[in-house]
Amino acid sequence: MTMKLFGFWRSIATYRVRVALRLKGIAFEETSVDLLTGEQFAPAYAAINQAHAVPSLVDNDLTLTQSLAIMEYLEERYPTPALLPELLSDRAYVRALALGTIADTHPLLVPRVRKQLAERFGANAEASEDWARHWLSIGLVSFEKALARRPPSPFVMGNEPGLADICIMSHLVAAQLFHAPLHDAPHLEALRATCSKVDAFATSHPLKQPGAPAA
Ligand SMILES: N[C@@H](CCC(=O)N[C@@H](CS)C(=O)NCC(=O)O)C(=O)O
Repeated sequence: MTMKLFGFWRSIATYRVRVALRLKGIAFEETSVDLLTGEQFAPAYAAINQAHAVPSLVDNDLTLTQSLAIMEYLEERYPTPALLPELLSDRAYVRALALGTIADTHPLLVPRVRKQLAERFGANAEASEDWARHWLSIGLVSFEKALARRPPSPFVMGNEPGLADICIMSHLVAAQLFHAPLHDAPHLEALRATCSKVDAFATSHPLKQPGAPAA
């Protein structure tokens, strides 16, 4: 049966899984869970994802959550083309880059956190966006330093795009959505240009999804 992805146009975690599915050539159907109207809390969706978050991926009788866990599942189930490198040390490097955004930055930006900022601390929309930009900028600086030390050629691990490219691109896409500027980041600029030419990345961009505002 075709895999079913529950996501939302603006969700950068969903973007990561979309790209991974497309890089591996796996057919899927996406169902939108509108995070802006609170559909993530509807009982029907809570039965799929008890954390009230997207993405969730349903593969026959298996329901998966968490973008990193989903991408690792896809990697193990469909090893070719590989998203992780062969060398153990390289895999640790790639996972560290992935967690740089999935674990360190992204959790600070999600709607439930910004809702708390507004409700408990009175942050208005501008303050909340500024908060997101702050954390995204710190992540951008850190990624640029990592890539300067080990320049992509043209992708992070060589000739083919993989998990590190997906995760760094998700950070760059979030920076775009929150208008966090790229300052003095030639390696990130180059990686973005390279990945943007790949169909799996281009077609998965939040602003290309049904429901997204016209560019
Ligand atoms: N670590 C999770 C993050 C999941 C997550 O929080 N997704 C966001 C959208 S990108 C969400 O559904 N947020 C709902 C909310 O904050 O209410 C992953 O990578 O899948």
